[in-house]
Amino acid sequence: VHDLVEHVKRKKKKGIYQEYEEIRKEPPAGTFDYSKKLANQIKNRYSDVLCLDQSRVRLCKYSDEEDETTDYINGSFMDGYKRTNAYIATQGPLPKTFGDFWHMVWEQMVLIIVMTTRVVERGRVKCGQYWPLEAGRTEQHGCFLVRNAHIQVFQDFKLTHLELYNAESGERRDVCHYLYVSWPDFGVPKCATAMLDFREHVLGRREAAVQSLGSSWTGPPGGPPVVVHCSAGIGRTGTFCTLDICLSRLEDIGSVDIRQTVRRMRTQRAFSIQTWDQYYFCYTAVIEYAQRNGKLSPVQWSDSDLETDSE
Ligand code: PTR
Ligand code: PTR
Repeated sequence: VHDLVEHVKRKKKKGIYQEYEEIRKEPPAGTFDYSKKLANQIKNRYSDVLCLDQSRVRLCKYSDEEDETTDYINGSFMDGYKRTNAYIATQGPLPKTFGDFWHMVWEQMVLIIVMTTRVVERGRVKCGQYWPLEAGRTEQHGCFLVRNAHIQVFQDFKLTHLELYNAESGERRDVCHYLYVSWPDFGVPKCATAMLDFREHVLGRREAAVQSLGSSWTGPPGGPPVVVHCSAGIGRTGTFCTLDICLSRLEDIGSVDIRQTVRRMRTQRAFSIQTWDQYYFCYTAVIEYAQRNGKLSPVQWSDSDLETDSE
């Protein structure tokens, strides 16, 4: 079986490469007007990674102010598998947007944050330290107090239990912060095992968090969005979400469609999945998942996948 999978991988590699190149050539699916406004430019970590107007997350607290640019944050709603707004894909917060970030978390009732970059990589700052690093510490961001209640350390990730206090309303909420530490600075993990375990853990927590909300949640079924971010919020974030969507679909109906998943994701968060390695990783991770879960029948790749394979 293993040889067979290796064979499939080699044979398809070229087709997958072409498939990704085609996706990359497609023009963005909308405008970036809000990201480009003068007052908002300083809120973007990278001047070339902007968010589409159609799917951007608006900060409600500012919505009745006259200046409509103030409701801006570089974050986009993205659908999941059979779930509207399952994720908010966003950039690694900048010191000047920490307050906005926590506002977004509060307003969207986010209970799970998934971070797939480290704060510093190869001597370069990839993301601001927007939550208190040490257990027991509390920091203030805008009108929010963020307290690090405790930290659980796993081999490839850290789970920090945060308490978020809204000083304006006096309410309190628990938020889980996942920090995945094993994604190599450049490129992709060698095998998907650690990433698949990580996803399982996040899913378990999400389930528990949604249950805890009970009837107080009135949004789409499935609960509030999970915030996913890396540095720019497109490369590793897009890869993680693509994998999550594809595996949910595989579990549900036994097939995956990586190409359509990424194309659709790009209409909500432009430039999702940044490199061909990341795209290819989605394929190998799906195969690994199927093998490990003892799926006897081969993965059904949808028609739209791999049709460019010419071998
Ligand atoms: N885009 C960079 C360049 O054009 O040089 C290369 C680059 C790619 C930098 C990915 C960072 C990247 O992401 P990260 O290190 O956050 O994974
Ligand atoms: N201008 C940046 C660059 O090209 O280096 C944009 C960028 C940075 C794009 C990081 C992607 C990056 O990766 P990720 O989305 O995984 O943080």
